[in-house]
Amino acid sequence: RRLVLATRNVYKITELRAILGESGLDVELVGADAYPEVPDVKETGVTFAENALLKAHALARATGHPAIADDSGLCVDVLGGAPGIFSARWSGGHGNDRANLDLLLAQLADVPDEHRGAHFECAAALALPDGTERVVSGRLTGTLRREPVGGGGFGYDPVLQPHGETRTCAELTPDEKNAISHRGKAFRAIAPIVRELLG
Ligand code: ITT
Ligand code: NA
Repeated sequence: RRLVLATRNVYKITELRAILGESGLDVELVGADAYPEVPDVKETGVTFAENALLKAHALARATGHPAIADDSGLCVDVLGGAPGIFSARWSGGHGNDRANLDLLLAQLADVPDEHRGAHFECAAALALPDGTERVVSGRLTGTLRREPVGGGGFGYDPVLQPHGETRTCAELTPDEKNAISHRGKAFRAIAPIVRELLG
């Protein structure tokens, strides 16, 4: 049976394939790119969970297959949780990771090390064509570096150093990142729910 990944972010697709693959789901994971006729959803929610559900429902309804979606972002303590749900468009247009990261570092230039706490958050949503829905979330806490370090991952990975780590997320191997990440936690938590509902 088919489970559609309601995302067009290739980095998320790669991470989700690894995380859900290891959780032993007996499903065929198909990226949203297999359905180019389905329009992108407007993320009008005010929480990660609302936006993840919007994306999952839209794809489940349009394709007739169960769909899972990820809405995620970086929440910075001294910015009151921003960029949060605006992480992908913090510097203007959607999805310019480097510009978003540069703007964030500029905004935090005067913030001392002891006040550079932040976390990644991920909401994992499952929607069935009949409207059934589930959503769970995961979090990775850490501190923000002053300069980007590392070539792995995507988005804000080069600046977030997880608690207990000396490396940034962009210096971790893909398996190391998935083992501790917001996305790993959220999708490992939703995997048994998918298994139960798709039985
Ligand atoms: P879809 O909506 O198609 O899934 P998107 O890239 O637009 O793809 P989001 O709206 O959820 O996804 O935006 C997530 C942003 O949050 C992303 O652009 C990154 O900047 C940041 N982000 C999310 N997860 C991250 C991670 O694991 N590492 C670094 N940055 C991350
Ligand atoms: Na979003």
